[in-house]
Amino acid sequence: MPNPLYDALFGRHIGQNTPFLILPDGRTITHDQFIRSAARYANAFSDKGLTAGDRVAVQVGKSPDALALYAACVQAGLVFLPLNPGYTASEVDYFVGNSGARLLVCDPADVTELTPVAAAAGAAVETMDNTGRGTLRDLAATLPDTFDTVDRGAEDLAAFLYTSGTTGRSKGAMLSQRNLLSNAETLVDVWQFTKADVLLHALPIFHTHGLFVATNIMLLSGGAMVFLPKLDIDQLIRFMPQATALMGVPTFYTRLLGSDDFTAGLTAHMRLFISGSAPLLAETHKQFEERTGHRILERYGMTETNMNTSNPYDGPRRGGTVGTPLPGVELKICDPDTGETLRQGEIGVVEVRGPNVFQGYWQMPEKTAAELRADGFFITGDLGLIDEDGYVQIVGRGKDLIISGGYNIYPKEVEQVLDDQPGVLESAVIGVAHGDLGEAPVGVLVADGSRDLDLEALSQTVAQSLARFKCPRKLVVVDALPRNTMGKVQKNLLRETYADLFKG
Ligand code: MCA
Ligand code: AMP
Repeated sequence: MPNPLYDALFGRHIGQNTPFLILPDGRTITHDQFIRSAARYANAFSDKGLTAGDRVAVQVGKSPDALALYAACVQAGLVFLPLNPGYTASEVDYFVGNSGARLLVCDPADVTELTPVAAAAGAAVETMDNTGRGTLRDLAATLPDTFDTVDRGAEDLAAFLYTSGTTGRSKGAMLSQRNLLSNAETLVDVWQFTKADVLLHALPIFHTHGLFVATNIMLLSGGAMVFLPKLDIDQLIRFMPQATALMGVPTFYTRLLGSDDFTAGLTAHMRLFISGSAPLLAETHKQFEERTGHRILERYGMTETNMNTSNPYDGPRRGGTVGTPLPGVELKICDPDTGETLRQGEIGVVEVRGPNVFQGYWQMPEKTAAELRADGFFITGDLGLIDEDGYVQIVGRGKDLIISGGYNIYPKEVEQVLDDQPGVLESAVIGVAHGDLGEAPVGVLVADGSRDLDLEALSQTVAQSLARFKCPRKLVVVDALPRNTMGKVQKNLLRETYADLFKG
């Protein structure tokens, strides 16, 4: 039966004993082994009563089995909903409830805390640890390693990825089979990936970058991945001789440059270094070329759109730019107030349209309508311009967003938690330049005078409700927040005041 995403990424590898995942312990998982393992999980989902269109929330560590759950969902026609293992129970509560997930797969260490969370939302629970062991694998092991692929169309949903908003809670971006497949096909083509490629994969697999950009491309091209649990510079250097390409957020590149073992000789055979998810400093681009002779290829994307633009594979790769729109993607720069298209060189909001653009936010028609125009253009909230050579430059963000080491932090969400703490009158959370993470969150607090603020205790309390990466790296107390005549907090002034907080 047809299932375009399954057929293109997974089904075509049945019977192929070619390497797919090369693991740090020296083991290799072939394409065929991976597809068979995924089919067992698809049988397990079916055994649990899940049917086409049901959501499966997965909050587990990175492992080949975790990746097989993605393949299993596609094969069984289920909507894959990956979650950062760093999310707290209250964050998971929201995602499971909002998505109406029928199943939550979590780490065995979290099962006691998450069982009531899942039960409240009517979801079943299965476990998987970061080696793949758990109740789900125990069940899958008793089931066949083939599965009758569920019929799906290109417009059917394949995944939900949650992305926060400047107001309110996270929104589930609905991604169809066509969204994912069209983007993967384009990227394989423009970045010239083939089955001869070996990608160094050290990104998490619960976001667009590590899951769709990296993994879908390698599945489509038939190449292999050195599958590392997380970024570890020594391991990256150790495995580089086996690889042909690396994809990472800018922190990958600044950390590599920080190692004396990262040399031109080590990279001489490498075909491609790709960066995205956050701005790569032109300075990093330059230093990387000076050290290795390679020009990093920077591209630009979003959860809602997958990839929109890329620097060229052949042709000038310009530091400080994100290249030109990908084939099939239309991009324009618009006046934020009127939506009118601006002229070349003028700064405005980036809008994009194409087969990559998502289907809307799950059960949030108003939010969808506010960001996705009726004519199909998506309002990204990024500020940019198109230069005289047609290259796009992202110059800022119209949305109040901090990107720390490639993870998005929406200040509003952190401010709400800080404001709820006893002794806090109000707060403003800002992104401050950070040598390693690009930006890091800082909380500026105003006390209500009812008590002395114990910043250490406050940090610990905040960490109970928010994933660690969202927690302010520093808290400072001020008498009052700067406000304009309209009463709006002037975050630009706060950013200037604390610009050097992480320097030195
Ligand atoms: C970990 N921590 C962080 C971050 N990562 N804090 C702030 N920002 C971060 N990015 C915290 C942990 O909670 C922990 O806190 C402490 O730092 C050390 O954790 P560890 O895991 O050792 O950190 P790390 O290994 O040094 O990780 C940094 C990292 C990682 C390598 C930059 O965050 C990473 O792989 N980022 C990639 C994110 C990504 O894939 N983004 C793509 C989104 P504590 O000690 O307090 O417990 S997709 C996207 O944006 C679009 C579509 C696109 O264009 O790609
Ligand atoms: P997310 O929705 O988590 O996937 O984050 C998407 C956001 O990351 C975009 O809206 C941009 O603000 C930012 N982003 C991604 N790639 C780049 C890049 N190459 N340069 C600057 N910002 C980027």
